[in-house]
Amino acid sequence: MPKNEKADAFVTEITPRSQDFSRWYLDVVRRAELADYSPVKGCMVIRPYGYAIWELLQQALDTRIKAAGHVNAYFPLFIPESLLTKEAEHVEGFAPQVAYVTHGGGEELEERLIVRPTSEAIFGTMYAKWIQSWRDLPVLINQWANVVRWEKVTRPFLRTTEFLWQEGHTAHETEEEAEEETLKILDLYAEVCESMLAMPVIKGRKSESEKFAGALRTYSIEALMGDGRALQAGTSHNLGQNFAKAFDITFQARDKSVQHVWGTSWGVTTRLIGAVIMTHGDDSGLVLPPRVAPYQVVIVPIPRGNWQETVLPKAREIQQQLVAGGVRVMLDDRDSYTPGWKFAEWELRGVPLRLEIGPKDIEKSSVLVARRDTREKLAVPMDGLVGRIRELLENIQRTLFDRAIKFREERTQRVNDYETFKQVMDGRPGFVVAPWCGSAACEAQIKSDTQATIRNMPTTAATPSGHCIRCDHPAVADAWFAKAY
Ligand code: 86X
Repeated sequence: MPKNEKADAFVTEITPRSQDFSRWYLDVVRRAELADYSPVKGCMVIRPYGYAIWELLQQALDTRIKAAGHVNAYFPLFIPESLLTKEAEHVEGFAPQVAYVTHGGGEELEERLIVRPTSEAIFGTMYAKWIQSWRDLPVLINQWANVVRWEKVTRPFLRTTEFLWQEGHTAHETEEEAEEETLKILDLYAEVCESMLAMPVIKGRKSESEKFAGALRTYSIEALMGDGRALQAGTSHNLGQNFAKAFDITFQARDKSVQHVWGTSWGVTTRLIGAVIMTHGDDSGLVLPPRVAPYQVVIVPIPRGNWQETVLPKAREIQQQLVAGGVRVMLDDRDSYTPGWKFAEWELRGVPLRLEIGPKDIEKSSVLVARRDTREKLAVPMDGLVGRIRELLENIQRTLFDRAIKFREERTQRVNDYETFKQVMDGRPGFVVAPWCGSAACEAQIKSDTQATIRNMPTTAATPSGHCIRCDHPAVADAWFAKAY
């Protein structure tokens, strides 16, 4: 079959991960049909297969956000320019990233509009109208939306001009409540990353120079990608009273005094899809954790003899059983492709389990099951198949998480002197945990010497006993350093 031989060769056209990680990433995104470039530079189309991953993730987040007491709403895409400048100090650094609408209805607008880069300004404006008394608090609103930030360098999912996210904006009576909320969401994000994406994350606080200028404190979750670089996977901000003051969000307190509310904001984006690709993918392509796999199982019928009358009905029966058991299944019954081509294709697209079924399997009343994560193949009896498949899916989910934890441990070093720090950062990339004095000058020097930044400082860590890696003054924290995306 010369035609399919050619197709087989095409399927393997992915740059090896070890040769060029970022080419590999782009190849996987394109060949797995997750996304494609659009006519506007920096904008991408999220294709159905990529969007299905987003929907699964969205559902998991949405359920948990609601269970934590929040409600969803939708705020407008356009924001009057004047609203943004109300929080001028926080916006300064972002100004070049803002997209403007200058014309509408064939006329120049009296006031320019911005396309939301984030929605603090419009949430703040509306909260000022809605909140009067302590009885109105807390306000806990989330929205699912698209946002636009003009970016110079873009990469599918990781940094695009327009992206999808959820953004939560809350208002509270006290500072303690706002801090509790900020950390509750950080935990929620970590739980979703670890349980759904099988991606371990480090929870911690950002340094002053890495935090959002409009926040009192910024927290993040950080994950280690397959090339040893860190990726910020979500942020949660305690905004203090900064936005309440900028937008005049006041309430009458229990003691009748008028006070500003305490705010938080937090978000995760479609970047998480990039994170899952770079955490688990290999030289054959995508490897999806079962919980976010659009298809958890692909059934490939082996076309021998009168397979349409024998194999195909059996394959359909198995598909139905699995679907009834809550498994997401793709039956690839296309007769225009060979089984070999289909194996390579679904492997590349990261489907956790492949079921092969041919006349011989039917005779033996079993199916051949291939795992994407370990590449193991096993014969599974038809009897009790659904239960066994569900076990295997859970096992794959756990195996991927364990593997990612192991990788991170291998790539994390605790270091106490600057020479070693520089050597490690010069060598194999990963996390370096080191004591830091808290000064921005040391942080900046370390960055210019090594390209490494403080990703965050775990909130659970014990008070550090050591001395700053760079200046030898007493440390305020053990910081997690890495070269980052
Ligand atoms: C910072 C703050 C915050 C809600 C999140 O990190 C999660 C979800 N918002 C985001 N921030 C900006 O990045 C930003 C960007 C531009 Cl272009 C801008 F004009 C204003 C901004 N304000 C805040």
